Amino acid sequence: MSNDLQAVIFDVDGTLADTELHGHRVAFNQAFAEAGLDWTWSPALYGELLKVTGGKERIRRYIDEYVPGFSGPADLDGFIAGLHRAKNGHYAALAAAGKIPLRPGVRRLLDEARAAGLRLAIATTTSFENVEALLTHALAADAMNWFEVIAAGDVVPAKKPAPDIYHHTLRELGLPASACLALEDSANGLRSALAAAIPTLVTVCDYTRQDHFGGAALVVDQLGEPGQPFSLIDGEWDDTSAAWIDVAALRRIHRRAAQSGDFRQAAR
Ligand code: XBP
Ligand code: MG
Repeated sequence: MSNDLQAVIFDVDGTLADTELHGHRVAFNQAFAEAGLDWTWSPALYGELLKVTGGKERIRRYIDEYVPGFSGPADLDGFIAGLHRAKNGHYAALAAAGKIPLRPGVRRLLDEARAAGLRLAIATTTSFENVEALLTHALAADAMNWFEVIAAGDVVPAKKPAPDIYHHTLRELGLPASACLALEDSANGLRSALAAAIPTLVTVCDYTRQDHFGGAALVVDQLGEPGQPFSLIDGEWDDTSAAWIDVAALRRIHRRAAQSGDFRQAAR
């Protein structure tokens, strides 16, 4: 088994940017209002609904749990798909307006990883269009080309926490799980990566701080930047003077996780 890190696979929502609170949630509410629905997803309610991955699946769960006796149209699937499409339109507008900035350290680490020749990929529950809206506005006009593989949304039948999206990404990269490191922000994302046997670094966000991250290679609050150091939340970290996660740190985190094998046990 190769222990050398060859590719980094990024989750999007919550990992590259805090997309949920100020992006998807706001856009869902705009779509609901536009459709004449009196549904409002508060920040707290949205935190509950995030247990369900996938926007369409989330709307369905909301209807099932919070709108008893909802007498929607006969074609409920079509109705949900329409709402979701409208939501994505609003999401793209929010991204274009610069309302969804990248998280600290993301641009820096991507620049460093590209300079170091690491291969980059994305494995996300959200759609390709949403990834494009976010990356081209928050990162760079050509940012979609920075990633060799962009595995998104409905390209696989089962969303995270199922491993399908990571299996798909590994197949496209042509790499074994042991040559990759995943970056995730949530328990669902971590479970998905671990179930594909990929060592995983977790950067929590406000919605996921209380999640359970057993099996993670390391859990930190953010990637860190010069002048904005990260804090260790869980896991062994030998360089207490390091203020941010750089490529050398990624390699060390990956090597240690691959050697310890804890992540494979957690995946079982
Ligand atoms: C993200 C999600 C997504 C987004 C919305 O999970 O669960 O559903 O909230 O995206 P992860 P869509 O970060 O683990 O990939 O509305 O496009 O599904
Ligand atoms: Mg996420």
